[in-house]
Amino acid sequence: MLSGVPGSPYTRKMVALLRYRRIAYQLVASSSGVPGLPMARPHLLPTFYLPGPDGALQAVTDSTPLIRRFEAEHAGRGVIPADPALAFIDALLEDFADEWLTKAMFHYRWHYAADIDKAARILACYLGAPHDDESLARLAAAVSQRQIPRLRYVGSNPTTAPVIEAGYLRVLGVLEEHLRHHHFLMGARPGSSDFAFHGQLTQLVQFDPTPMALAVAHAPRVCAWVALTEDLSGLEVGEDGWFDGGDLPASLHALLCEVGRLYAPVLSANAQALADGATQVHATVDGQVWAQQAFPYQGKCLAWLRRDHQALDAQARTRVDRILAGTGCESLFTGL
Ligand SMILES: N[C@@H](CCC(=O)N[C@@H](CS)C(=O)NCC(=O)O)C(=O)O
Repeated sequence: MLSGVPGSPYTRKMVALLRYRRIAYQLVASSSGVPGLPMARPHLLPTFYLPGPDGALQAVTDSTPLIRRFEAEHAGRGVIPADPALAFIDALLEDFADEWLTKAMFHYRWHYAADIDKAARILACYLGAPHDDESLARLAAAVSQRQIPRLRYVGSNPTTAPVIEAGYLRVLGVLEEHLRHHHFLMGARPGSSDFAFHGQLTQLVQFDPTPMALAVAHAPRVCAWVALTEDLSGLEVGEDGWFDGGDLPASLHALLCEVGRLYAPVLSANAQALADGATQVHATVDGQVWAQQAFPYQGKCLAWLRRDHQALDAQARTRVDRILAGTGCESLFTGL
């Protein structure tokens, strides 16, 4: 069982994953957990309720480790590529979607008036009981008043807005090019990164009017892919559906270049700020100034990626380093 709402990109990531993996689930539409079951601390969407060591249900969050847990607990239709080098690239792209693309998602939702208006009114309707117009208007105001100040957590501010928006358009362009030739980021079958992109893009290309209009104008294949990836329960996949890690398409290299351009400098500067005990992160992203408050969770993301890079055997690590060479991502894993 899990609880979450359609406006939560990570809920959409996980529901699409469960459907593809044919793992039976019950989704409770709620942003405040399930009555009678424990609350997650911190409370995040989605929250899964899974048996702990004593068999009692525990509240568990964080989609990335949950995907790995389900991989160990449910056989077949896995989303972690068999080749460890490709699995590492998949994890890096998953992290980029979860942690960078969400900046674009949250920025567009709470920056422009048309997007704020739509999100406030519709997200308010997700909050349970039916409401009359007056209480819905009150709730909508409360939702936007809660969310708009949280733009600072993702680093959306007047300095970074142009970088986020230019980055979103380029990422759309690269995905569109990839989908000219391929079904998924990881080949003929989806990897964990496909579900991470899907989750964020359900909001960007299907809900919030400003980024949706950009996607409709520039990336029709991406729009269709997001809709199709919602329910892949009927897709039959073969063991050999993954890309050859030694021969990745140019479009995947281009996507990794966006990770290196947009995300790697923020991850490095954030880790440095955390190590220095600084509250502010300053970086240069895409040749422009980036300033945001330090984010401890992304410090952990980088530590996990570095741990996974270290854990690769020498041969796989050499192949990963060859793939990342020239993308800007290699700086995250060198000189440690
Ligand atoms: N790293 C987590 C992130 C989950 C997350 O940030 N969820 C958002 C909603 S999409 C959330 O719950 N934010 C706190 C809130 O809304 O109170 C994951 O991958 O599941």
